[in-house]
Amino acid sequence: MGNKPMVSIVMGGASDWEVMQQAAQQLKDFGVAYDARVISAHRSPDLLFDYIKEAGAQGVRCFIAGAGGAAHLAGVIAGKTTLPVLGVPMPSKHLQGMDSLLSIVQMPKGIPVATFAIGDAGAANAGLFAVAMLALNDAELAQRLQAFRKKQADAVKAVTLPDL
Ligand code: RP5
Repeated sequence: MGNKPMVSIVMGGASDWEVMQQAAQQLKDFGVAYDARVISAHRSPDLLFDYIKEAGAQGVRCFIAGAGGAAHLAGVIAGKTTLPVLGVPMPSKHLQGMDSLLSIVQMPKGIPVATFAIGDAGAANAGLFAVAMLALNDAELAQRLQAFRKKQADAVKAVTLPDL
């Protein structure tokens, strides 16, 4: 995106983008500039460390990290920055994302990672959570978030069940 990114979306592999684009889409819908890229914590650790430093210096307010399997990306990012880190567990082939979830959620005391649901819902909610954090200091964004919630509530109210 052209504007200065407020959120960094990092994922361990290109295969994660199918899920992680849900986070990007939410940010885009709310007009929040983001930077999204593939950086592996274990295949390219030096690149990751450089990126964390650079993103922090450029003023991003939080990281959204998606990874699968032995998913240490979010935890490693959290160890290198005091900015909030939102972790999204990727669905995985053999353990259906339970490996990713447990790897991300079970951070030892002292280095927190806010962990979201496995897959699409988790990625979208991480995007929405980032919007909510940014909205604390942005009244216009807060209004857009309220309108988004109202739309969902209205959709529920409008539901009618078929007669038996
Ligand atoms: C993790 O391993 C990635 O986050 C991805 O979810 C999974 C598979 O990655 P690739 O081997 O396809 O790059 O590092």
